[in-house]
Amino acid sequence: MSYNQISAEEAASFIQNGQLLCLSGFTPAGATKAIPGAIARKAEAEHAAGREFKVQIVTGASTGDSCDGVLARAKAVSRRAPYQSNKDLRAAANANEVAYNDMHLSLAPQFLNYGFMGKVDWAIVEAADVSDSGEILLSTSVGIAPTALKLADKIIVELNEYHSKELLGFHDIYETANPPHRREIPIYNAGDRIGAKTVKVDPKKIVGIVKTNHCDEVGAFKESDPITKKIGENVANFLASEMKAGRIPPEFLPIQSGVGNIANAVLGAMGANPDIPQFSMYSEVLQDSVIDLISAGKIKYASATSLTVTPGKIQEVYGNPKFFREHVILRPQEISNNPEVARRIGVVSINTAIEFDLSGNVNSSHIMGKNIMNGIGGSGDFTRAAYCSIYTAPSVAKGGCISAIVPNVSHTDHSEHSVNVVITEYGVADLRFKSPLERAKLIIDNCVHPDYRDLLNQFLAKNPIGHTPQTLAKAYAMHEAFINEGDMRKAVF
Ligand code: 0RQ
Repeated sequence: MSYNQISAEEAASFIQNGQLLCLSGFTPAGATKAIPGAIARKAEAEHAAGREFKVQIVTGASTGDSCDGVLARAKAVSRRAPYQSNKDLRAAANANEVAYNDMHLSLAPQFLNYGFMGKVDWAIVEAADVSDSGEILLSTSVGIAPTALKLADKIIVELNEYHSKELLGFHDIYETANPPHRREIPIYNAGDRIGAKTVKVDPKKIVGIVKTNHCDEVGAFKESDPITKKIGENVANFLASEMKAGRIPPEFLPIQSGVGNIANAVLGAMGANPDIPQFSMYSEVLQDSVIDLISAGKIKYASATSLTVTPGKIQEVYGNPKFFREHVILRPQEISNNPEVARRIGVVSINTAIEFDLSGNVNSSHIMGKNIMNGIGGSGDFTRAAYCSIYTAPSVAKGGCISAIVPNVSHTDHSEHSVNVVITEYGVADLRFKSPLERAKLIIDNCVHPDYRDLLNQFLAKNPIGHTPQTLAKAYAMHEAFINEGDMRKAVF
């Protein structure tokens, strides 16, 4: 190989205060694992010497602790987009020490392309292979990497020998042109391939290669508890009944499913439901459950931008690449999450809410209206464009002191106009074609925890006149009761 092999420390030595770094990674999958640590150490040394050193970081989505965690702890980040899920970075964002821009994930590459985020100084990407002619075989995620590699002045590659070169053929790299030259994206089925297997760059832009050998930092899932299991079953039964009613065609529709334990339980329940036929995923993240369902023949095609699976599961994939290559397609996030494609192919979206309100507005990102949890992620890309958009949540949090269903959400990510169905462990509220009052009643009857039903009915009864049930003075009474007295049940309407 004709590139300079450098250490992570040498790579970090090139990075200057204030620069904009685009890093690979969408979740810990495919995230850079060595260079961010070296940049963090450089930041600490610079700070100790009394010099400023912070960089702006744009990635596909969240990354692993060896990226977001180490950089946040070293106070090395000035600005961060489009998503995070790391506890130290979250704390820094909530303390306003990091300017965090929580974005729709499909828009991150587009914002870079349009110049909305400024000049890209560096693309630092993890790869499974690099050819002398500049063909980069990405690893377990695509994310923003193709856009970053195109726009950056200079490139550093983390060549991670843990990843199999058999990943060649999993990726489908396709980039859109900027308006007014953009055309339709020619995807008509979740399994369609429209692009290249690798990202081609000018080899002269590659400043160096850092060799690594690390698995992705994807943690194991908690076993489904009775509540997540019940939510999963409610979703699966709802989808099966939609098919029975003729509202989902017999060949089924592609599914988008968020991340986390509920998403895993939903897919598990869909897999176990005999009334749901083989289906495809048009999603952003593929978790362990998807690999199991592909192996079982329940999932035909799984399209996403990241293969966020545990080390054991990725070895299963690497052990049978021919089989999985036929079923898994890894796309840039602009394509995996593209609303044009989602609307065309009829994606059924399933995401998790932190809270939702009696109108069906959803908060996915903030706690008590103030503190960011993770971010909106790709949920909005799919929700607004979905054939049918579903939100799930356990009916209560923090031992029952918080109801997930409130009179008004404390922060709005997805409006009532985009949210079709909400589901808790208690049941399903199908909000389609319903008035605000009808929605509120359905949500209380079908989704709310019994401890909160009377309370929310009292809110509803308080001011019944008007198109939307609302009493502004009491809109946040439940939130205030939690903040002041530690329990939403103490709210008085
Ligand atoms: O807090 O960890 O302190 O116990 O929120 O809640 O129930 O463990 O659920 O891990 O699935 O996360 C919405 C955050 C759910 C996630 C969210 C507290 C609760 C707990 C986490 P603790 P759970 P999950 C694909 C699509 C937005 C992005 C998205 C998310 C913690 O799913 O970030 O969908 N989604 N992207 O106790 C106060 C409430 C609460 C609450 C829960 N009402 N008030 N705290 N919690 N409800 C992903 C990508 O785009 C990459």
